[in-house]
Amino acid sequence: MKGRNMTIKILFIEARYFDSLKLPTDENLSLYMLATFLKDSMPYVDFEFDFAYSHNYLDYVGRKMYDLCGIYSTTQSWNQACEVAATMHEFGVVTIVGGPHITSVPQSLGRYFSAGCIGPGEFVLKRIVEIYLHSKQLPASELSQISGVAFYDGDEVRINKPSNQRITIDYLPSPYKYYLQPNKIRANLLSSLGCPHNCFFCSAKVINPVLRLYSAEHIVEEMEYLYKEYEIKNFKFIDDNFLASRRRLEDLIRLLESKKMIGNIMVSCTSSSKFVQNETVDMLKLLRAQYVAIGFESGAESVLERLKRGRISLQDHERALRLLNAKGIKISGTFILGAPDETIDDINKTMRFIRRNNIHNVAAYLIKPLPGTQFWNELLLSGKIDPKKIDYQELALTHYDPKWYFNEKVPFSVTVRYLKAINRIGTYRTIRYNLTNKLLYQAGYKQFMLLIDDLKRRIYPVSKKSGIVS
Ligand code: B12
Ligand code: SF4
Repeated sequence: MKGRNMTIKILFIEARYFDSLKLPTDENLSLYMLATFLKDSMPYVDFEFDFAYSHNYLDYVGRKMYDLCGIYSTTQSWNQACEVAATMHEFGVVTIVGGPHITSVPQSLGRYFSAGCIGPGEFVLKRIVEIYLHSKQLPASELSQISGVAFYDGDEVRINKPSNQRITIDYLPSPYKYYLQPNKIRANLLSSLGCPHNCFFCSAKVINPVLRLYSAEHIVEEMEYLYKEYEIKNFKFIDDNFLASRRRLEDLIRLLESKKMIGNIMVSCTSSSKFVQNETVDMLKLLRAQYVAIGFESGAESVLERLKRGRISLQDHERALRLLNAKGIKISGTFILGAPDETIDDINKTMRFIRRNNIHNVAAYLIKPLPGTQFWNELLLSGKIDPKKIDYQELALTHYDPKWYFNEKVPFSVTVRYLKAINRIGTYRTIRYNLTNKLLYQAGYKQFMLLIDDLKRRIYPVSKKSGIVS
């Protein structure tokens, strides 16, 4: 019909494995970004989007007939993603999956998925919507033309490599533009995709082979929007290395100064210790940084050498701690135990490192071979894992299982004992630094409010509401 837009209903679902439900539920920005990209780039389509999780999506499916379903899944939540796809298949809904897992292991695409998206999803999903609008299904002949797609051709999974055209990521829209209401206290933002390092155990390079930075202009535009529209003053950068580019940080400060936002906002971020230098810490102080999250991983140089592949040393860690502590910026540190070749002596070095340093939040995890990492590839080559027989949720970092322990120098039970000991230190420090701060703050705040109340009563002895003299 001429002049009338086509309508399409899409249900976006974030697959969450059981343990991750206990984590603070930060929203998944990617699904909101994808929805915004579709709306902006296909103005001739009327989109109806809903956003759900793998534990509540049936409430949505019961209420509405969807055309498409888009699932985000990490490796750990892959079982949940497959269960959702099977149910959607029964409802006759075309289901596409994207995110870290399918990007790392596209050959694991299950039968109930109509397609898997390897890497960035914006252009892939747009093309899929176009095909669907045209034929109400996703034929293999059409999917075979799209870069970055995995799909079934008969009984076989075919994998089209992602296109390597993308240079800038400034075209990616803000997740807050239409669909995501920012949390009033703090907004999560992305300043980059990828990481310049390539650690032994980490999926960063598998998921984003090159580091791509948002421009300072793009970031400030998003911050200014949230600051003006929602009065948000606290920004948390959730990407891996906010400090990776010193020049970009300088530009960011300059632009924020020109908008008169410096001094009125605060940030927190993640960075490798390598980028925590004199200049970057000075700039963090200007941004009123609340805390910097650092993956220290180990306090033993030889283990660091293997895990960080010689790119980040104990010296980097010590410098980062000294500089951040000197400026009063809190540090959140994570550690990994159980790396192959790690000895009891190494673990004790890590314990001493944690004990002697002022790290305000501490957490330790058991190393797990995430698909596509160097750790994974070594185990695959030596025949220690068989990708066809993996229960992916066992790769959750908090799941302690001897089946997934590949260190022959320290017994599994001993490593677990140390993990628990470090996490106990973590709990103690959280109470000491954060809870006491919060209580003191709240006590101070209460005191202050009582004082104001008292003053009010002296000035206005009659309560306007009740008319009773207080
Ligand atoms: C912020 C973050 C978190 C936050 C918030 C997670 C969330 N709900 O978004 C919290 C702290 C809660 C978290 C938790 C965990 N996380 Co996390 N997290 C990240 C981080 C740093 C950023 C995620 C992000 O926003 N990326 C930016 C967006 C734009 O990129 P994207 O998500 O890849 O999306 C693009 C494409 O993948 C694709 N796409 C994505 N979904 C879809 C869907 C469709 C239909 C299509 C077509 C395309 C598509 O298009 C998107 C846009 O281009 C990433 C690292 C990273 N740089 O990605 C790790 C990362 C995703 N996390 C990881 C892990 C391991 C976890 C945990 C399992 C940790 C644990 N405790 O054991 C949990 C699991 C949570 C879960 N859902 O199951 C790993 C996943 C590895 C893997 N192979 O799966 C990553 C990659 C870190 C790493 N380097 O190893 N995480
Ligand atoms: S520095 Fe952090 S994000 Fe980068 S590869 Fe290493 S562990 Fe992953």
